[in-house]
Amino acid sequence: MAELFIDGEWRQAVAGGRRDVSNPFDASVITTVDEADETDVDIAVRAAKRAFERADWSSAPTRERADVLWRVHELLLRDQEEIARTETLDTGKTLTEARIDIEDVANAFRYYAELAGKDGGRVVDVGPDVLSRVVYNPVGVCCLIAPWNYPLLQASWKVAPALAAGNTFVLKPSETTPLSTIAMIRLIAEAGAPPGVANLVLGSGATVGSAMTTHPEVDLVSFTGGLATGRKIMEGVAPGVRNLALELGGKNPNVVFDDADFAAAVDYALDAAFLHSGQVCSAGSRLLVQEGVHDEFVEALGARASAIRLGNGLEPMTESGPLSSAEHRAKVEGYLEIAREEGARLVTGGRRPDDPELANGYFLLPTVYADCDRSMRIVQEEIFGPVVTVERFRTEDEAVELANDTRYGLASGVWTSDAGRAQRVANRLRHGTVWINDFHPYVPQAEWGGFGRSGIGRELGPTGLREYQEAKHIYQNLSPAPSGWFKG
Ligand code: TXE
Repeated sequence: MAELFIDGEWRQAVAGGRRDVSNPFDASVITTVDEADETDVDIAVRAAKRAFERADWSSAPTRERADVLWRVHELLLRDQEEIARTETLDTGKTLTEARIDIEDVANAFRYYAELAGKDGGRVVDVGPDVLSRVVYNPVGVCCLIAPWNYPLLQASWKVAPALAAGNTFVLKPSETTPLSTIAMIRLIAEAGAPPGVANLVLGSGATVGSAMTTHPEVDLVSFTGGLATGRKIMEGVAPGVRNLALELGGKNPNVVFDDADFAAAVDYALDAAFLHSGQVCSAGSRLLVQEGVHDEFVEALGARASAIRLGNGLEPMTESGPLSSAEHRAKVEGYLEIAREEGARLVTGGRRPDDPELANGYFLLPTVYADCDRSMRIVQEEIFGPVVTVERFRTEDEAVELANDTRYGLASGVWTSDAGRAQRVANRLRHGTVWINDFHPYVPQAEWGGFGRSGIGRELGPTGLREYQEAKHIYQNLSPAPSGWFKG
């Protein structure tokens, strides 16, 4: 077996490195894959560079690229079940969720297949003697780095627009969840992408990731992951002054007013906080509840959270799986300790489950903390686990002030039956997405990304394509004649 894909061929790592990939449900090894190093990265980036300089992709008619994306869309739907099972094994998420993920991945390819070629740039009206056009060219070689929580989905939000725009790329999935990405790269090759256009390297962030982001032939870096890693990548990219897009997570407020539909708000508060065990960049992990319904809300939320059925993502009865790794669970458990020290009131959870069948997996009980306030670390820092904090507020102004009191700014939710208030609050919130009477939906047509330290740039939507394009102004003087500027 060989799992690196470089210049149209499946290859082994030059130094022969291998890595175990395990199932977070029971820590069993699923398979082993190649582990690249700097040499493989260099070979892959140079292959992507050569492919970019050939005319068969970056300068091909847009229709040809769109056809490849359409075929990838169809192939993803053909293999949806198999890839979803792979994603469940690798991440621990439920199969139901993984199926939706893969459908969304396919939709991202369809959306960018449709968008490719729709925008031929624009003609700027300068006057009768000038033809002035703004056109969009591909950026070049893209370095794409994806995380482990939505391995294929996050990768597709980069890969589909990068291809649509005519770039070539080197992609690295997280070292803990590479399997669905390997499957996608097979489909991109099957769909007819020329050799060197789509390249895959596997391995650790410290070695492979940093070799990619600092490689001199890379023109653009797009990264989804944690804030600390994002900072490191920015530093690495700075000397080469490359295009950079970062999606760095969030600490997302979910604001419930007294006049909200109580049952719906409780239900969605659970989805917001505990979907995929809270390992979601847009998780509604910071609940703000107005005083009139606060106590009843916390009680209902605690009761519902403690009833969430944990288990094997492949079992149909399972509602939530494990955390992604032992290290990640240890990090989340560190926050449970911090919550104790900070004096938050534990409503439910706060520990590992007792069920012996879950003992080998990286499980934690869904956890609710009440009596929280904005000064606490558990309220301000991204825990990225099944942990939600609840703060009480009195007025609309206070709700907005609290919700905006975050260094992040990815997403937020507003629950109210007052349409005017809903729009007022949404207009004042400083987050890249605001859901009103809902939580979590995204569509490929609409931009995704954050204010503040949630990142730089946007994925999805037309802006998601622009990230992978350079604007070029072509100015033609239609009636050239001596200018006479210099008189000598
Ligand atoms: O992610 P990393 P980690 C947040 C979440 C989580 C925290 C840490 O709060 O607890 O980040 O998670 C690659 N150069 N999010 O440490 O390190 C790595 O191999 C280049 C939010 O597991 O950010 C992987 O492919 N690449 C987030 C990817 O970066 C490097 C999703 C993400 O790993 C690198 C995940 C380096 N120096 C975590 N170091 C979201 N926005 O959804 C690592 N990588």
